[in-house]
Amino acid sequence: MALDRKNVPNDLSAFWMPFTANRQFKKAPRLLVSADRMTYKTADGREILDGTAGLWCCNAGHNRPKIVEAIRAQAGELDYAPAFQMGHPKAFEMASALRDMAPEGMEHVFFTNSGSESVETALKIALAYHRARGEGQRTRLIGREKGYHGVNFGGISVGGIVTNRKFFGTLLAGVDHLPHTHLPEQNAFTRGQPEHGAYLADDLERIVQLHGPDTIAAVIVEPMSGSAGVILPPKGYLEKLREICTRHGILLIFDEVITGFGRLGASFAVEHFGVMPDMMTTAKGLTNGVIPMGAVLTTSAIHDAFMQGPEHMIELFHGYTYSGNPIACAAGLATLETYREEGLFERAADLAPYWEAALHSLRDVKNVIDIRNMGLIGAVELAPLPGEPTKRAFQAFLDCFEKGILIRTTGDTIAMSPPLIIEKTDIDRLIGTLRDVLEKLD
Ligand code: PXG
Repeated sequence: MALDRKNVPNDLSAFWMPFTANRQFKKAPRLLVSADRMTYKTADGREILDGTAGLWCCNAGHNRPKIVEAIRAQAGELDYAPAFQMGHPKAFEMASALRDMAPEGMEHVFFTNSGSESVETALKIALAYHRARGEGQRTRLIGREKGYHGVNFGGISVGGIVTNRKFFGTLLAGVDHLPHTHLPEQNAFTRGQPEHGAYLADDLERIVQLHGPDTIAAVIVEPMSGSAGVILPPKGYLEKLREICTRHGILLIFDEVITGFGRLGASFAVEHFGVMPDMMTTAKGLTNGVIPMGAVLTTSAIHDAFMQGPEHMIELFHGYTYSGNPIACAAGLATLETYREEGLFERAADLAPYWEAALHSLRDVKNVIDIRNMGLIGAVELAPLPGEPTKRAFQAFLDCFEKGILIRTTGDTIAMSPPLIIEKTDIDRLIGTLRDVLEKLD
């Protein structure tokens, strides 16, 4: 197809791209110029099947009419309203709609603009909550190895991905990490939740006893780690974390930025696993990835602890210029409606067995050392090239893109998380293409 010149920029130098090998990219740019449902189009007119829902966020697929129309209409009606000491109807509607979709007991919603900001917000609420209740000595935060909680300072402090931490100084003080739950020797090629590893939650008890229970504010984990390469919680693990936190008055925060909005075949991981945290962080699928927005959900117990003192006083000294932005709220409302009307979470649950079987059909492929899956999420882990970690998977990503499918890689793991509107024929193409690519790789 002829090159669409208007879509090809003539200078790539100014834009310092996030989490990208800038020099490699700019030598051979991969530019997406339009998208519809399951398909991206590139600047040179090729169609690419979206195997990742953008960056795990376009759960309803692309160019969804209801969302597009809501954004257009909102921009013409109320473009912006001050977020502090003022309000607008859609923010309240959006908070109610999210509460109604969330697990029972999550009663209040604090808006942010990204997953990273949701994490910072939840950590700050945890600290301020204890202080409001006269337990201001609870300042310690506990995360987990391999955890990803965005890229701001709180998030990388509790996070456990080495490269996201080591370049950035000493981070927050008073943070400990639980061990990760990736146990390939025992759990490789498990379908769904692995059997082994619930005992790893006991390390929380050790950390608690080391510092004293009354020094610890919160534990934050992804109920299922996405960025580290789809690491599932072993059976019984989340239940144990919950039990230990409850016993010691520690808040449990589930970071549902990836697992929220149908990814696991339920509205949230909380529903899927049946374990209830005290706070949930969300973003991404909240607006189908179309407009930046995040939200923290809390129980009434947390919210109500702040609602004391003189009524004219601000209760929580925290918020963003764009908290509850009108256009984001309009996009969010239309997104939640789209999920509901099209039954997309149930659809994901229905497709999950087909997805699982397709993924695990790659078990016999060269260099594949593990496959992990749950809901509509999956990972294929490759043996690293000797002395050149990440290179083999990145080559697979490049080759897949050439062959018309979009996957993600993290380390030597290939991760896929397609829009929940995916058809079985798309799954066949995605997995078939990946098989072809992997079989030809060194
Ligand atoms: N928490 C979790 C669990 C996440 O997965 C964030 C927080 C941060 O969200 P923002 O909106 O600030 O990016 C995330 C984001 C990948 C990938 O391919 C994962 C994320 C973002 C981009 C790429 O693994 N997760």
